[in-house]
Amino acid sequence: MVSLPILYSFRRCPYAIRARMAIRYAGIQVELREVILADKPVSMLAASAKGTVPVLILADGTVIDESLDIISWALQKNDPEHWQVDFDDQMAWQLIEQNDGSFKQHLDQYKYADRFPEHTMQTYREQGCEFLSRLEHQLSQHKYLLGDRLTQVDISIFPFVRQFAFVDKDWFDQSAFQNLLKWLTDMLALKLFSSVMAKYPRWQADTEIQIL
Ligand SMILES: N[C@@H](CCC(=O)N[C@@H](CS)C(=O)NCC(=O)O)C(=O)O
Repeated sequence: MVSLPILYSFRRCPYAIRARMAIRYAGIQVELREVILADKPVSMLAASAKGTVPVLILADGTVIDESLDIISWALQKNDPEHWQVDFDDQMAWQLIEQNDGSFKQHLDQYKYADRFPEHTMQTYREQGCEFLSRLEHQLSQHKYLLGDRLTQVDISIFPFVRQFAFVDKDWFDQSAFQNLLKWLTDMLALKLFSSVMAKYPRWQADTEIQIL
């Protein structure tokens, strides 16, 4: 029996969502191991001591434990709709960097504002809006973030915008970010997205194999 790559994942984690989307899009089968973040499997920590998901372990033992690297790996294998972008393109890289950097920080502070009492929830939301404005500007010019077709940049950023929007969806829906709302709505409607959001039982050494 050919052993599949193993993906340690957590359903709601935005990093894991983007990795699962890329793997599924590329048509690569992996064994999905759903973890509980508060009680990570020893085998996952043995492969990647930093203890974050997603972690992908290839059949030859190679470990890829950064979601952006998992996306690149998947797209190098198969990229039927040309999602790959040239990261010499400043905009592509800057958007992802800002998303994973300051925006992710503001998102966490907005979402869990009670844990960050230095400022109000509204302040954290306003800080996050700086990035949303940038996305809105891009999307006022074309349907997707870099142009008229979807790329890995859309996939990489979407799960984070989704989280931000759903902290207070009524606010987001009536905000000035109407192109962003349309983009988010389109992304949420992708079959690819719903297909990677299926619920899997927690993985344990004796559980049945689950395939993504
Ligand atoms: N830079 C990493 C970040 C991954 C990450 O931070 N994942 C979170 C879950 S969304 C995590 O595993 N946190 C560890 C924990 O909560 O114990 C990547 O892109 O893969």
